[in-house]
Amino acid sequence: CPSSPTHPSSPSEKCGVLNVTKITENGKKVRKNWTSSWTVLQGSSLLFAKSQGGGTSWFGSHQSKPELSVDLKGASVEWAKDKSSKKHVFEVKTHQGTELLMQSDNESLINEWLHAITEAINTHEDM
Ligand code: I3S
Repeated sequence: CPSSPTHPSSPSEKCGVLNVTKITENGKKVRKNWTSSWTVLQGSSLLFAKSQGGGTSWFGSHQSKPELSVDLKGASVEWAKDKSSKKHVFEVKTHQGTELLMQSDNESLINEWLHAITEAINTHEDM
């Protein structure tokens, strides 16, 4: 993965395109807006940028800045079968009260992401 503009010195652990929507922001329910997002896991941060033109880099179609970043310290993640009609959906709940759904039709890819995020949460929980 390329380094992100916000963390140029640290390499990303995982990156790729996933479908993402916020469902809660600061504890308040918000309307779903599924978006194909270039997703980067870097340390305890999960960063999202709009995926364009295949979405293989941060700098691809003038995309230079993440649109959303969440802190995984104190977050939780679990499968969310009943929160969407889509398959392979998991939910990330942050300590700050943001809830996201993340989805891919590719089952092994979504499994990898769930494991990577679980590991990031566990690695950073006491820091
Ligand atoms: O959980 P919901 O409300 O059934 O989610 C669907 C809606 O957000 C829908 O948009 P509208 O707010 O215009 O009805 C979306 O297009 C759907 O994708 C959402 O459901 P899924 O099952 O795809 O998460």
